[in-house]
Amino acid sequence: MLYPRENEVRAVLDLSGIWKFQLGDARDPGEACESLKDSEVISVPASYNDQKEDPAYRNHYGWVYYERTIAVPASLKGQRLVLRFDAVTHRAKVYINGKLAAEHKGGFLPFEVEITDLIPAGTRGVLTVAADNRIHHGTLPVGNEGAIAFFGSDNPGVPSVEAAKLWAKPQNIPNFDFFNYAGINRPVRLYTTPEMYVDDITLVPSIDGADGIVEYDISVKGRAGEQKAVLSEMTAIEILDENRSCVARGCGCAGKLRIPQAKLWWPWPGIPYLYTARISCGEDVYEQPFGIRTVRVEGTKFLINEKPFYFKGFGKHEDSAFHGRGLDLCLDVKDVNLIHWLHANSFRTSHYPYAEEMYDLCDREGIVIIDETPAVGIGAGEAQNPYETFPIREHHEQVLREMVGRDKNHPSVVMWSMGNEPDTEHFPESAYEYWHSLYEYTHSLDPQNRPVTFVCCQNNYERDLVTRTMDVVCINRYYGWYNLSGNLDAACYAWNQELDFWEKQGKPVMVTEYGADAIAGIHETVPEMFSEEYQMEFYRRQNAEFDKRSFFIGEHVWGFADFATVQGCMRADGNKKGLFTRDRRPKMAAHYLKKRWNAIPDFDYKPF
Ligand code: GCB
Repeated sequence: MLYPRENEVRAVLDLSGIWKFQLGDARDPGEACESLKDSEVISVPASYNDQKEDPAYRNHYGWVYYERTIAVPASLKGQRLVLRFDAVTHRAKVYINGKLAAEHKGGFLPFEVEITDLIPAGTRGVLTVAADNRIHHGTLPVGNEGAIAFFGSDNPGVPSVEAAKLWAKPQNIPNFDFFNYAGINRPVRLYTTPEMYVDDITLVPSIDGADGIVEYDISVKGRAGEQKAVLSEMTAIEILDENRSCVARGCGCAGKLRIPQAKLWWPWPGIPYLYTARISCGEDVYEQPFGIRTVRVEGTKFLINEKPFYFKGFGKHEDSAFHGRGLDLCLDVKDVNLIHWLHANSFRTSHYPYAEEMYDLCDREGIVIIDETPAVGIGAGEAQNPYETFPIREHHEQVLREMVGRDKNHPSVVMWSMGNEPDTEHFPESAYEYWHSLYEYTHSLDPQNRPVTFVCCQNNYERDLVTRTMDVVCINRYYGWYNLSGNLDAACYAWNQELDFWEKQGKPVMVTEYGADAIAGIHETVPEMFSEEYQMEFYRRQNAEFDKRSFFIGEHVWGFADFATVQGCMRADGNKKGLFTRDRRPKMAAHYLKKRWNAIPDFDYKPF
């Protein structure tokens, strides 16, 4: 799906602002929805949870309602009008003048609805959005069903499950470690296109000597009954360089163009050169930025533009005070600058696809992305086979389709992560069947055929059958934290045992998470857990082991900054494994990694 970009033909009206808001309950609003009566105020886009000093907001379970009026200027007559929602978490129903106009499942990817006839140009209409934050075994990320999961024990005084059922309120129980922020988390926009319009663009770059090649495939839509061939005849493409000079042109909906002496897209501090594909189709125009770069895996190497790349970076979150998971462009720019400050070159969009503006920034700034779906928490312990009992496959495929469809043209995206830390150990054959077929499916979706992986949790890696079959082995390990706690000698020993195993698999391996909580300001002369010194020492010791292994292609620490989680005895005001605090102040480990990463080149780090 194309990002809404304004130009000389298309208008984009941003509907961000203060909307009306009302908490609902678990009842589905159905086909029709009354206008909000006792409404409160809410800022859009942002999660609703932290916008009011009320536990009912923070801990809400079920639907909420947003509403505003849309006035469509008469000057837009004759244009197609489309309402686009960048992300409504986790499920959305959209009503125009009280009638259901669109629905979408999945809280991190866009959807849209044409409203040309619903709110014609020159009129006003009421837009109501219902958003459901409930998570369960049929959603991604996964929640644990049952509001009373925490009850029941032999201890006198602790209510039994049966007793708790009589009074416990339903609540979300995430099977993941980030706060379940919800609502209209990203912008809502009204955009226009002519009646005949560019619907989608797929660009596949390659390199031929000094030239760049770009294969293009353009989907155009017109009035019902219009012949494909006629539409194709009206379609043209120009490739513009950064000075907007045309360097190649073609016509028709599909073809191949040569860009002589092309400038490639390189990760920072190389030059992330961007070209623009300018598509015209009848009256419509759309401009899609893209880069010329290649990505592939060969043996134990991850090649960008045919050179072995070393990943330096982290897993992140979209998370900040007040906004929750809401889009905050200022924070995104700050984070990109902090990534440069650290001499990092990459991050994973743990644990869901991020707002599109962040990918645009990374394209421009030369930051490499591993793009991850929200498939977190597929696992239910030893007793239950999640692949037989979770009704999730169809939705997982939908999410993969939508993510690859949305992000396929970004040069910054170099690998797809199908999900994070599923159970692959207790039911290894079922896990293999599930994840390996999705791996093939993801490859089939991506016109650029980027490497595909999923991120494996701390497990019995000898039993796990899936991880070793991915294009890149991505492992999350907490040696020295959740296990072998506080013992870095033992952690290094365990790493070496494990790396001996991976060496035999002949695949590139990277660590996608390793880390220790550090509460900013806690210092020790002898590094102990939770101190800044321990966090720094944790990295220093473990990195020294990674440096000895040539097949080890990257280190992503967990995580970039502290972030909010559900409250619990393992979390002191959220997860504190950040290199930065939640308000982006560096801990000691950030200074240590800045120095280390400055000394590690992006390419050819492991010549041996
Ligand atoms: C993990 C998860 C991540 C958690 C992290 C932790 O393995 O992938 O979501 O936040 O561990 O700190 O426990």
